[in-house]
Amino acid sequence: MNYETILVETKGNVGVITLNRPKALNALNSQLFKEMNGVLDGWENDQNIRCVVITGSDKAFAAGADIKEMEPLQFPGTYVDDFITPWDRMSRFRKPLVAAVAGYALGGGCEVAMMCDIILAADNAQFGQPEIKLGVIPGAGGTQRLTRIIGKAKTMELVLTGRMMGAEEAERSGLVARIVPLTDLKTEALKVAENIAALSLPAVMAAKECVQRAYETTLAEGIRGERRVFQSLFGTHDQKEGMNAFVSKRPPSFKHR
Ligand code: DAK
Repeated sequence: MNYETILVETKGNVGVITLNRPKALNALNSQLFKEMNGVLDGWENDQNIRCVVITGSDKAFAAGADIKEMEPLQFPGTYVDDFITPWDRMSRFRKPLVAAVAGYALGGGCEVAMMCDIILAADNAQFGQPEIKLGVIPGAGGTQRLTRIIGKAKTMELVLTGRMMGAEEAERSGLVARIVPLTDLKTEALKVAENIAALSLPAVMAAKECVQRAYETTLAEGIRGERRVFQSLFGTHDQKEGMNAFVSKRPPSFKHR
């Protein structure tokens, strides 16, 4: 299938979406979300896809929401059409999402990266929430996710001044899992995704669900929830297989059931 704003590939059990609006530094517009959400809907129900990589170009992961598309918007339209809704699809995707970020990840671009589960950053990555310079504020979770991930002190500075943060600062702050040289970024992201895709899908999905819950509930509730999910995995084929393979000193053969 041909897309206007993204490139889509599958590599084994990994899906790869490359944001592809090079003339606009991958600015995120409605068409892009429509196309990306359609792909994610398909992959959500595809047993063969067990992890997804989202990436951009060497210069930009995404330089934010498309300012040219947003400029004429009025409040009644954004409210009635619920401007946020299509952005939300990614954060409801149940399989792991790996963001491979090179260059600019600004505004909505930074927010999209934060909707992913693991961010790998190239050494040239620049993260920021510059919306304040446009007379608005982050609108797709930036004030909330960034605060939970890197804390109030740095979030306030980034959101109130709009300054960018380089890869090293982002790693120090806990926003990115790892920095890799730009030339290795896509290979490394694929390696991470392939490792995850080789594991038991129910266990991987359960792990993602439980870590996500840590952001949304109390410690006691989170631990109770984790225990139930842990116990439920003893109902899977893959738990028997994984443990038997260990005991028998052989590699496991997961059925993802
Ligand atoms: N939107 C549209 N076009 C963009 C763009 C953007 N965000 N960023 C760059 N471009 C376009 C430029 O207009 C230029 O196009 P032409 O002029 O050639 O036609 C082309 O990409 C190359 O950009 P530059 O010439 O500016 O390139 P430089 O290397 O000089 O500068 C830059 C790179 C990233 C520093 C600069 O382009 C820049 O500052 N871009 C804007 C960054 C920004 O402010 N991002 C935040 C956007 S606001 C919401 C949810 C989310 C959001 C809003 C609402 N709801 C659901 C309610 C999110 C908002 C945002 O993300």
